[in-house]
Amino acid sequence: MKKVALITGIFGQDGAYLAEFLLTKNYIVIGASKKINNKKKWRLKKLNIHKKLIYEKLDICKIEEIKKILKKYKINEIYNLAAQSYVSKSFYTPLQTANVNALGVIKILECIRIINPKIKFYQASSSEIFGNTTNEIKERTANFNPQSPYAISKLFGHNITISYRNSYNLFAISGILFNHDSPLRSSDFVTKKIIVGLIKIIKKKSKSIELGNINAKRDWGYAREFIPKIWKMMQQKKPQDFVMATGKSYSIRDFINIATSILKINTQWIGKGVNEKLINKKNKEVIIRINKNLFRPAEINYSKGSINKTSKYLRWKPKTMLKQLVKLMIEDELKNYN
Ligand code: GDR
Repeated sequence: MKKVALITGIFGQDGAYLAEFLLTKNYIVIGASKKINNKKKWRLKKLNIHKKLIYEKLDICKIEEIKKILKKYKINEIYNLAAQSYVSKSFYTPLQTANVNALGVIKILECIRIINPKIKFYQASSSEIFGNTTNEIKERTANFNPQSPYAISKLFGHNITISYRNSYNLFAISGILFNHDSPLRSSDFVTKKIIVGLIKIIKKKSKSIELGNINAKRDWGYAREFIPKIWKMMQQKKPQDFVMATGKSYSIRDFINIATSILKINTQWIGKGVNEKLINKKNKEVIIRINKNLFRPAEINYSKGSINKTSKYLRWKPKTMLKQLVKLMIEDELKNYN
């Protein structure tokens, strides 16, 4: 008998890679999203799996809609990837963010508890719940210091998942993922924004990119590599939470320097603070400038994960480090122009 998985947030980066992976494991995959339309299927089309899924319209803020799907299918595993996933946006949409990222989670858990407590549940938790990780790298699921409405809502989702696990004996777990990017990233996130921007400059379709805080550091992994481990977390005997990260941290500035070097743009940083600029040495044109409106009201300046526990239980060792990630994102983006 084939296993049945429900993925909420099917049209996002992780939804697409997870669907791809579960299909290789012979699952029946139900892809759910608030809105279903062809345009939203671009990632699934890129992976050539768009015709292999069952689509269901589902708003996780509406408990009746969740109940309907749980009664319609014999679901074995739910992967809750639906979220308002933009940290910066959460500062101006805090209510919507909390509604989806916090209350949406409890609604799914309630439906599982009432309708079928045997369903396994994965909550897409985020390293944002730790806040700044300083040099003391985080692995144990403690010392939370969320900085944004996004992070606070994700911490609620994280804690309520643990609470349902402990109170009702559900197989409910959180995967605390540090930044994980890929060619399937939306260009609202900084990695893709930089790559798309630099390539547009080379192709003379744009003159410059504006960025916010380029000194913040992130632990960036390759999303496609993280996904099989999410499934592995769900196959453990005992339900528990895991961190996914690479264990290395780089600044946005480092990311830019790696990208310009791969693209063979000879550059130089000049100026300081918000007046800092990246110049193309060949033609002296400014290719990156700082826009103080793109700074967040509260920022995480340092983020780095520890993966000892994950390595031990899930046999996790990151293969794709930042340089390779930038390279593969660039190669994919260049294909759009050839
Ligand atoms: P993040 O990712 O907030 O870490 O959340 P994002 O790529 O948005 O920001 C990373 C860092 O880059 C700085 N930055 C900019 N960011 C954006 N988006 N646009 C800019 O122009 C810009 N300039 C500088 C940011 O200030 C920040 O420091 C991601 C998301 O995937 C979350 O959903 C997930 O939970 C976490 O990673 C782990």
